Amino acid sequence: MTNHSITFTHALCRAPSRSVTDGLRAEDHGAPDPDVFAREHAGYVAALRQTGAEVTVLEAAEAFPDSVFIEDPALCLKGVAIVLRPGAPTRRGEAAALRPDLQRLFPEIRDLGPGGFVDGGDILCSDTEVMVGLSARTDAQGVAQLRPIVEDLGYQLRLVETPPEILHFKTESSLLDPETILASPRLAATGCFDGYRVIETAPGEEGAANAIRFNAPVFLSQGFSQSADRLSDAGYEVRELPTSAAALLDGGLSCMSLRYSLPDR
Ligand code: CIR
Repeated sequence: MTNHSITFTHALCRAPSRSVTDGLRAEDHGAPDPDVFAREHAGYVAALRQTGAEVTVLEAAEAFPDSVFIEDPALCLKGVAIVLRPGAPTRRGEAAALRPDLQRLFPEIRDLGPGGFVDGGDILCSDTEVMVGLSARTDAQGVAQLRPIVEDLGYQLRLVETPPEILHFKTESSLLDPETILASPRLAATGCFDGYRVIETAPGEEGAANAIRFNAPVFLSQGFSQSADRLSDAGYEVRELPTSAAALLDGGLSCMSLRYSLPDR
């Protein structure tokens, strides 16, 4: 299996709750409008489906304002769902809430051993490597629990640092193809992507880096035209999507889905 870090048969999303207005944010620029969030989310789901993938959308979970960011409580690799432990206290219950759905959808589930925290937003996977950024949400104890699971699945784990001013490692990085990463200049400057080709986002467009390569297209948040041009010039098929509501909660395109492939059943 090659290119399994960019080609997917499936995605799992969760509809935004009305309680999304209470979602976490580092700086308050106003609460997102739940109707705008729902509209942008529906556009996102439709765009993923247009690539040919089967997309499951779970019911909104009102008890968890940030649960639309479904990438954080789990990691999907080679048909296995790994249940993570989100670092933010208000998000800890999201993993248990999601587990039954993962059990229904995946042939195999694994759980982290006890201790520590890992958010999916801090994990960037290529075909061979799982890069994990230590952050305010992901700690060394959590990574120690994750390491044997990903190594058992045939990946190497690369431990890196998420700079303190960045929420999650993937807030400012994404995989464009198995050898190429899109990243903000400040994250790339840490040297964490040694061995990969790096395309940097344009000045002032750090938010463009929370992109996803999902089958043929690279999905990019709207409003980052210079970075979009850089990707088009490099030969990528770029599709821009509105993410104004998610951005108010420090979220972007990668946070709103778990992307995975299942063998034919
Ligand atoms: C949080 O602070 O947890 C949410 N408001 C945003 C989560 C974004 N998720 C991600 O980058 N994977």
